[in-house]
Amino acid sequence: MSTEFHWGTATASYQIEGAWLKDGKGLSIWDAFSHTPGKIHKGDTGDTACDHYHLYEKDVEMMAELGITSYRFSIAWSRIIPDGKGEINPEGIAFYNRLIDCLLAKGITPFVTLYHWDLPLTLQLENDGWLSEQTSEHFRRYAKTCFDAFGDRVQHWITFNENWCTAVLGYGTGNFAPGRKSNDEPYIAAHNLLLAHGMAVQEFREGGYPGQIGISNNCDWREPLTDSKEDRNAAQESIEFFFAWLTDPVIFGDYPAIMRERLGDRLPTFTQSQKALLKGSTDFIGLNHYTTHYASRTPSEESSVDAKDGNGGMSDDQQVSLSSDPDWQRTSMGWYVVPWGFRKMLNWIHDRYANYPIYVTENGCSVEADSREAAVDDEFRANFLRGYTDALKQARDVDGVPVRGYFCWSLMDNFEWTRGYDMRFGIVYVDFESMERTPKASYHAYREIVAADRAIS
Ligand code: GBH
Repeated sequence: MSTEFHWGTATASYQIEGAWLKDGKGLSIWDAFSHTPGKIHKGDTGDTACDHYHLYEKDVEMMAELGITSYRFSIAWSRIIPDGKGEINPEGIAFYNRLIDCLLAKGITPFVTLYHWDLPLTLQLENDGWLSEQTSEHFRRYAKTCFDAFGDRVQHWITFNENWCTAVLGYGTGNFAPGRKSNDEPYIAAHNLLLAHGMAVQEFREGGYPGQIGISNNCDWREPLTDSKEDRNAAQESIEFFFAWLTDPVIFGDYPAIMRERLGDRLPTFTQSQKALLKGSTDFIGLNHYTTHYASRTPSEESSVDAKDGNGGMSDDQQVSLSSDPDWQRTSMGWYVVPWGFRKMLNWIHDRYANYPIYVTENGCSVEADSREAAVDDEFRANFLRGYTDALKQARDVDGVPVRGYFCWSLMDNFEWTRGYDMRFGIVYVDFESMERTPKASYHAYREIVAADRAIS
């Protein structure tokens, strides 16, 4: 391979850092949400999480020993600008400087996500968060602050993580912060998130910062349940509602036609200048991929998945019904393990967007375990990673899809949002009492996967 392939692990600020009130950090909507009784399993919060804020050197050391080339992490906006819009907090900048310098000293390339869901709480209280374009303007300034502070050393930027989750789970089902429930707000929130992306990329490009900037969107694969035209259309449209909704605008400058057709005025419209701002506003496509479902136009007998779950409550808009194969293995989140769906997903992206470089910015699984001994013996996860990275290599080497990186979610067990600490996604076990880290079998398996591919590339 001529271009370097990035093999890495991924994390996110709220899920690992802890230190929620340390060194001038402001509150985020996840601080408020997790402290609201009833929102999170067992009342868990990210107050301490993995205490990565204090233990980052140890964590970077584990990555160096893993032999990865790259690490994807996110910056907590409320550490950099505590109220999201006012004073800059030098201690917040200093923390990420320490982390970035430590990574570079070990030869690990940082991939930095600017927004992984932890909006400064003040912007929620004053502007209703992503329902207002004001928030997008504040994001523009926050992004520029990060480019100025870290752009001399960071050359891979991701504006947003999974706007689908922010919009649908944050403003549709209300499962995630800020916890709003609505049929229309997801489309408004997504609109302002996309504009914020466009503004940040404009700052980046006009500022002449070196490197690449892109966005990470999540998408589960949708396989037509039957070969009928209806089911093939259902699967295609379902992916358009899931992925193209948030990716077409940053590449083509507008939403997919099927969404306009179904939603009419419920889907906001971009002005001509906003279209121009968004069109071509990404250097690469980030994909977070976890699972696969069958899609059909009409509910099938064997529907074992509540279509409303997988579609985030948007199944009426999509007119799609989801189901699964009883033979598919499931993770402890209940997500199906279907590596061939990953290969098809990568090909779908390549077909729709032509030659955009693709980074798989997340892929991984949770495995149930009630003791450290059981948790570190995670052959299930090792097999998951072998299966999914094999599928990626098929897409890359056989199908010719320009995949440039793979980041395993996650480096270590962490705060799994509404599921708290019970869902463990790490290749490293974390004891949340002692904060001790123990590599799992999958850590060693992943090291072998990475070493084998780096040897031939
Ligand atoms: C990611 O989101 C997040 O970026 C990360 O922070 C998180 O820790 C990680 O994944 C693990 O959850 O209910 O069967 O229909 C995951 C996005 C969207 C993937 C919904 C699974 C639904 C599966 N998820 N999708 S199902």
